[in-house]
Amino acid sequence: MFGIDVLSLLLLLIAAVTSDVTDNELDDSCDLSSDLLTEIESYGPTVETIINSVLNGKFKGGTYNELADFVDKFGARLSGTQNLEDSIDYMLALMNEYDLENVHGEDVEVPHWLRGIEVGEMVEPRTAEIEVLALGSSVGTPQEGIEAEVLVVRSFDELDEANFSAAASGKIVVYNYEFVSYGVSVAYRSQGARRAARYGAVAALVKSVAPFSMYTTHTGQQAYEDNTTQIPALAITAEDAAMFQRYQDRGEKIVVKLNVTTQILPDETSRNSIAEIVGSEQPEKIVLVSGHLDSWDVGVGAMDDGGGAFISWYALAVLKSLGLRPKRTLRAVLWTAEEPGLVGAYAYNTTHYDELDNHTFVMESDEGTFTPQGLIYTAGTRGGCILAEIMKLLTAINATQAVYSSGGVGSDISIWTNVIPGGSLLNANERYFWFHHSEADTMDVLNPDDLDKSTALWASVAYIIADLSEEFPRDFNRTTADLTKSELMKKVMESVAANKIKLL
Ligand SMILES: *[C@@H]1O[C@H](CO)[C@@H](O)[C@H](O)[C@H]1NC(C)=O
Ligand SMILES: *[C@@H]1O[C@H](CO)[C@@H](O)[C@H](O)[C@H]1NC(C)=O
Ligand SMILES: *[C@@H]1O[C@H](CO)[C@@H](O)[C@H](O)[C@H]1NC(C)=O
Ligand SMILES: *[C@@H]1O[C@H](CO)[C@@H](O)[C@H](O)[C@H]1NC(C)=O
Ligand SMILES: *[C@@H]1O[C@H](CO)[C@@H](O)[C@H](O)[C@H]1NC(C)=O
Ligand SMILES: *[C@@H]1O[C@H](CO)[C@@H](O)[C@H](O)[C@H]1NC(C)=O
Ligand SMILES: CC(=O)N[C@H]1CO[C@H](CO)[C@@H](O)[C@@H]1O
Ligand SMILES: [Zn+2]
Repeated sequence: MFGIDVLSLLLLLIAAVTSDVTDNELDDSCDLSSDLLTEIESYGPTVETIINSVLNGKFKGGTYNELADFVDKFGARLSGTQNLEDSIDYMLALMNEYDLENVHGEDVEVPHWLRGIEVGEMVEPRTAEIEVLALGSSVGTPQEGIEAEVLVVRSFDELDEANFSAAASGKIVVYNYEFVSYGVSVAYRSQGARRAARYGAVAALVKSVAPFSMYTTHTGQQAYEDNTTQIPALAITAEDAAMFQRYQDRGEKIVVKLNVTTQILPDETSRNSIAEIVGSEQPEKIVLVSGHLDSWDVGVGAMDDGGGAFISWYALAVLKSLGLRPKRTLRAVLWTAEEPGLVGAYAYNTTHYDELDNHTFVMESDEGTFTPQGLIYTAGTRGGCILAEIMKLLTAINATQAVYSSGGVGSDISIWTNVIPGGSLLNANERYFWFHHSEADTMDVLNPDDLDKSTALWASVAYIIADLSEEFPRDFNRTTADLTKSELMKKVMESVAANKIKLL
């Protein structure tokens, strides 16, 4: 499956909501029984043990060191490449080495798109090199390249104005939109090429989707539509987008030459990597912790999503080593091919569909592993009350927040979090999109202490939910039947805009 843009994903999310959707304003007066409160509080010493062993004991620095070994060995891990498969083999061996259980890969057919050469050059009004970075699934230029005049638009609305759309034919359209948030502005990346193609444009240059730039280009998935010509879709820097705008506003003619090759090869078989600690009393019930192992081909995917994948399996490694086996099964999933469109998650949905009813809570960290602050979750009122109590146990690492998200959480797991309660790592990730999908996504973004805290939080929360005598409630507070489609759409869009759901 190739390319999921914001709109299609929203539609899928809506399709996925078969039972319940929440409209939960967490009540101040949670009425959990004193037995339950006492039980949750009784995990305090366990959480202390976990935190001590990860922050000061034998696991100190372990998440960072294992991740550094991994990204230094494999670098980027693009969907469809042999390198990604080699990195999966390595992870399966490593998780076995740490004594995790039922370690195995599960096959997933994934897209194989490859970048080639990328040359951008401005020839009018002056000569200069322009950094270009093809977006995932983009076609290349014809062999003779493309040389065309540039038309800059500030928004889709501007492109759709009669005189702009009339002027777009035969031009290279530059999108110089104002960055609002990743969730909102990513539409220019995912839809920019096809919407310019509707008016006969020959290529689209999209300002990189990031709040900050040091002449950085950021890639990411884009998608074509069936009824328009597939034109090259390339990211440019914010600096160049602004420069093109200034030229155009002065009435200066801009001409750009592009020479880009990309290749779409046949799909390949990849794997979701799975490891467990089998539950002692209800092994069929599952608490899932996850991150994705694949990355874009620029940078080394240390932040996106090496950090999230590594706190997930390492949390299980810590628990196993401490002899902490919960009543329900803890399952770590390292998703494959998240970047081209949550491909690994959709495959898991198919192969584990019968079992999804027995997934009591799903977790994914894919928005950074900076200083953790708590958990951002989707659940009903009672679930929210339970999480708030659990998070109180994380005072020692100052990560006690339980923040409710009405439209879902995570990236891969977002296809389920309107039907299965779920949580994502709340962390001080204000700079996440500075590095995201760029050459700057390296180990330097990460910090060993933050990773230790993230692992400790992840292990504590997953363990308690998997071990509590009460199964985590699926009591979403309001049913879909109560929500109109547009209300639901609005909620999902709010989550997307607030970066609570990360669309690829
Ligand atoms: C595009 O780049 C390729 C590879 O460097 C080169 O062979 C080809 O001549 C270039 N095409 C143009 C039009 O510059
Ligand atoms: C379209 O018209 C507006 C004024 O109505 C003008 O500011 C703008 O430059 C025009 N755009 C193009 C591409 O001609
Ligand atoms: C192509 O299809 C899209 C909807 O998928 C529509 O909005 C657009 O106008 C169509 N373009 C053409 C050129 O027919
Ligand atoms: C998961 O799989 C089921 C059964 O095949 C399907 O009905 C459902 O739409 C899938 N969910 C998603 C999000 O694709
Ligand atoms: C789900 O859990 C129920 C009750 O524990 C069990 O009977 C059932 O077999 C489980 N289903 C799957 C597919 O594991
Ligand atoms: C604890 O975390 C909050 C944000 O969640 C932050 O504002 C505060 O400064 C932190 N306190 C300490 C002592 O680090
Ligand atoms: C069905 C249900 O759980 N309804 C609850 C939704 O949340 C409000 C307040 O948050 C409660 O008062 C309802 O009982
Ligand atoms: Zn990611």
